[in-house]
Amino acid sequence: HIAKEKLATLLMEYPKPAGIVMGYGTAGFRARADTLPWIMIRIGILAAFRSKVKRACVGAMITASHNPEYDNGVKLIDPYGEMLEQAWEVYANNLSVLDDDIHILSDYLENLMNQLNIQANDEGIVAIAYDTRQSSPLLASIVKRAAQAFYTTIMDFELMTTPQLHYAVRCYNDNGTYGHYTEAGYFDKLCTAFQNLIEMTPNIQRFEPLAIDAANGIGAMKLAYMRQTLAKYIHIEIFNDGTRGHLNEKCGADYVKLYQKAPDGIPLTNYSKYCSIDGDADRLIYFFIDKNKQFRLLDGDRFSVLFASFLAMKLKEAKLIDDVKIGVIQTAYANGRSTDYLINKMHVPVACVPTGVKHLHHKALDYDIGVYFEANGHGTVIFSAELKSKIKMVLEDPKRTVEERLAANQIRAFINIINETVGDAIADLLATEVILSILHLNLEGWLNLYDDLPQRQLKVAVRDRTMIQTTDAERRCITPPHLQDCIDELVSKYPSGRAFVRPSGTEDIVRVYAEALTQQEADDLADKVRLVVE
Ligand code: NG1
Ligand code: ZN
Repeated sequence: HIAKEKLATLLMEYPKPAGIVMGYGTAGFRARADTLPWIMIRIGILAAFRSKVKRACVGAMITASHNPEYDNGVKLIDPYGEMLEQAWEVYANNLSVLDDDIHILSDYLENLMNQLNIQANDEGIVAIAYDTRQSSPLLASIVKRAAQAFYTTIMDFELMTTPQLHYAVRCYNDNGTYGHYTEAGYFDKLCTAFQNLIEMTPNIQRFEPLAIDAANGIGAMKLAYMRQTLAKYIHIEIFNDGTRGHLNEKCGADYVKLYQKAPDGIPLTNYSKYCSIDGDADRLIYFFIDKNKQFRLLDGDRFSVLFASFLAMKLKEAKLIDDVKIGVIQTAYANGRSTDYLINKMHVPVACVPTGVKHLHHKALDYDIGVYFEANGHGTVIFSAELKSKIKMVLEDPKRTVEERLAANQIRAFINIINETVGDAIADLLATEVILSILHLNLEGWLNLYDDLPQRQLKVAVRDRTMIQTTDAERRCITPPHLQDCIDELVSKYPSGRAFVRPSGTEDIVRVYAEALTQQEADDLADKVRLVVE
């Protein structure tokens, strides 16, 4: 049975504040850091249970990503490096509702153990990591002690990016077939694949120096490590490395995307290529200043187009394109022109799913090569086992031409650069850089593949955002009645117009999105839709 004494001690040390409610959402539990210690006890226990049920290592990542320094949060990672299975979010929420009474809590836990068919002393292993927030080590230590109270072994990775922990969990459970689970193993896999891809590619273009805005977060120290290893190939300069500015303050991928402007703390004249990552290094955005001194942004949709173009081209060269199903997964926030370009110019199928990476990832599993990105720069590519064995067959087939085998080899190296478990700014950065060089593209050429439709996003405060229910991957409303009719009516007045509203999953607001042929029209349409919603 359960270690009541240890649990009671933790409950006394980190009591639950009266009247607090917290839900496990798309980003796990996330709130002001000082309101979080008590929930870490519950997450530690749940991580231990999950590990015992799956008989595998699970992860607990302490971070609040692009949110301010004073926030923090925690997310659980399942054995294959994916997000916690949705059914378990219910247990997380149940535990969050329960007060500190040791009897009530242990009754609930004993029931849950019966239901899950586990014993407190079954083997369990939990991998923990955290970002650079001041509050992180304490929160991590609580998760650790709670899991240990249930006889669970802890792998403490301390400072890591979110995608590094996803990778580590996957490797540990895959017995090394995906890579070695340490940080050295992670960098070795990515950097070796990057170098191999460069070395095997004839006529590759020289890399232009890249300036990185590291959001004053964990990514800075990890990139610094990689910078050394790759210095022979690419010159990387790291800004907003945490030595001066504050985490995510006027910098980072979220700031740059949201305000459509360059971050503070980075010289805007010296470089032809810039990128921003976020506070836990799972989002990436590129930008540059054009000839007219205009700020130009390359967001998640652009990565989808670039990665899909490269992979489709290599599949063609390897004569594999006809036996492989490649697809791109987007959300309603993807710019209409990117969808249009993918479908009509590239002839790549596009699926649209509700907001949230877990939906994109899940849908991507339907393809041999599933490319997915949210417009905000979070995304990756996943490759089916069949695709990997087809690549291997081409490589081992002496009847294949040199060109076909080179293309297959390039795809194989590319797969090893990508972090298939989750969107990873560092992996996506290496993938982007190498594709640009192979295709002889600069950022302007990449941007010119298609022109975005002007767009506008608004946040609208409403009394009860759950009033709005959506369908068709959040592109249409079903309640309240007539709302969709009104939106349709407005949209019909704007050529190439598109608009939708949906309740945010992470904030108490409704989001309005509109796009049209001119910025004026997009702003106008968004504004009119807002008036209908209010
Ligand atoms: P919500 O608040 O549900 O729109 C936001 C982002 C998502 C995703 C989640 C994070 C937009 C429009 N929405 O979701 O893409 O990143 O936060 O976990 O950017
Ligand atoms: Zn993030």
